[in-house]
Amino acid sequence: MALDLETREQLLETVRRFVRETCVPLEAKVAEEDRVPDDVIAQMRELGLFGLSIPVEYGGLGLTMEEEVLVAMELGHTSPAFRSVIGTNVGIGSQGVVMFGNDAQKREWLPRLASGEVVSSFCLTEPGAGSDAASLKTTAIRDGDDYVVNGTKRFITNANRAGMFTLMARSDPQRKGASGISAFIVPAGTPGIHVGKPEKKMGQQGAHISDVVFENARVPAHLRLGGEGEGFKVAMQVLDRGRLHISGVCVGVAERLIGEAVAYAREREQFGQKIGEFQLVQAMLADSKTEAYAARCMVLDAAKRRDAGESVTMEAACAKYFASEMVGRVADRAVQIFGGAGYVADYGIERFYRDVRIFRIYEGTSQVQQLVIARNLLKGD
Ligand code: COS
Repeated sequence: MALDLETREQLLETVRRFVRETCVPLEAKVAEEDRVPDDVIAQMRELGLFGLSIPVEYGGLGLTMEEEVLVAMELGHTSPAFRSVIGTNVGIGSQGVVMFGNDAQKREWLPRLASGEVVSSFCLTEPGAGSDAASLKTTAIRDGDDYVVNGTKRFITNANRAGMFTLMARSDPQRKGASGISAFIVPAGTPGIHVGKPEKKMGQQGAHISDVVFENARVPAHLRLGGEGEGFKVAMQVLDRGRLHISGVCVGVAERLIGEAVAYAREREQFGQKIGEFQLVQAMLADSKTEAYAARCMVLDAAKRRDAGESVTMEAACAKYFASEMVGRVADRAVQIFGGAGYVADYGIERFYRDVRIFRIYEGTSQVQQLVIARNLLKGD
C-alpha cells in the first residue's frame, strides 16, 4: 500500500539528508579507497534502505514502484557507488524471491535481505552470455533432492559481500534457449562456490563486481524459485523492475550534475562576465534540464503504471534507454561547462562522467532496450 503523502515526504527528506550530509562529503574518499565505509553501510541499514522494495510483512518498507524510484532519484544525488551497496538487495538480488518465492523461501530470506544482514547478488551474466542471456551455459542438474551447479558467472555486483545468490542456470541441457533455464536461491556458503577478486573498473569505485564460479555446488531442490524452466521469465521480470529503479538513479545523477553546472556557471567569469550569461552555455544547461525533466516524467509514469498493475516491459525499457543515454549527455555537458576543471579530478565532475557510463550497459544495454521496445511494438502490446 502506498504511503500517505506526508510520510512519503518525510522518507524522501530523510534520504536526502543522509545523501547530502553523509555521502556527498565522502565521495572522493570512497572513490580513492574503492570502498564504502562500514559506518555508512550501518546507517543505510538503520534507515531501512536495504529493504525499500521488500514487503512490510517481511521487515521491509514495502514501497510502491513510484515511491522506490523517488528514493532512487534522491540516492542519485551522490556517487552511484553508495546506491550500489543496497542496489542488489532492493532490486535484482531480492525480487526473484519477492515475486516468485514460496512462503518458506520468503520467510527464510526476505527479513535478512530487508535488514541488510544478508547481501544478495544476481547471477545471470556469463563470459559467453551477456545481452544474449538465454544462451547461458551454467548447468543445474537434478540429482536426488539437490541440483548440482557447474559454471561461471561474470561481472556479478556485490558478489564479494553476498550471503545469497539468485542464480539462473540450465536445468535442462537438452533445451538450448530460454525454456531450459531455472532460477535458484543459492546460499553463498554452499561448498563449491568461489568468488573471484573484484574487477578494476572505469568508474563507480566502491561498488564491486566479480566472477562467481560454481564447481559441483549442491543446491537443495526446495530452493528453486518458481517451476523448472521458468528461470528466464523470473530474470526478465526482475529486470523489468530493476530497469525502472536504474532510470530513477540516472535522473538523480543528472539533477545533481545540472545543479553543479548551474552553480559553476553563476560563479566562473570569462571575457568579463559570468559564463552563465553566455547563450551557448545557457543552451547546454537548457538541454540538460529538458532531458532530465523528460526522463523524470517517463520514469514516474512507468512506475505508476506498474503500481496500477499494468505490464510495463516496454515502458521500463523506454525509461532505461532514455534516462541512461540522457545522463551520459548531461555528464558530458557538465564537463564542457566546467572546461579544464571538468577534466581535473578535484572537482569530481570527471568522476561522474565515468560513473554514469555503465548505466547504458548494465541491466540491459541501450541496444537491448531498443530491441525490447521494437519487439513489443511489433507484437502489438
Ligand atoms: N517478462 C516476462 N516474460 C518475458 C519477458 C518479460 N519481460 N521477456 C521475455 N519473456 C519470455 C518470452 O515471453 C519468452 O517466453 P515464451 O517462449 O514462453 O514465449 C521467453 O521469455 C524468451 O523470450 P525472448 O524470445 O524474447 O528471448 P530472447 O532470447 O530473444 O532475449 C532479450 C530477449 C534480449 C530481451 C533478453 O535476453 C535480455 O533482456 N537480455 C539482456 C539481459 C540483461 O539485461 N543483462 C544484464 C545483466 S543483469 S545486471
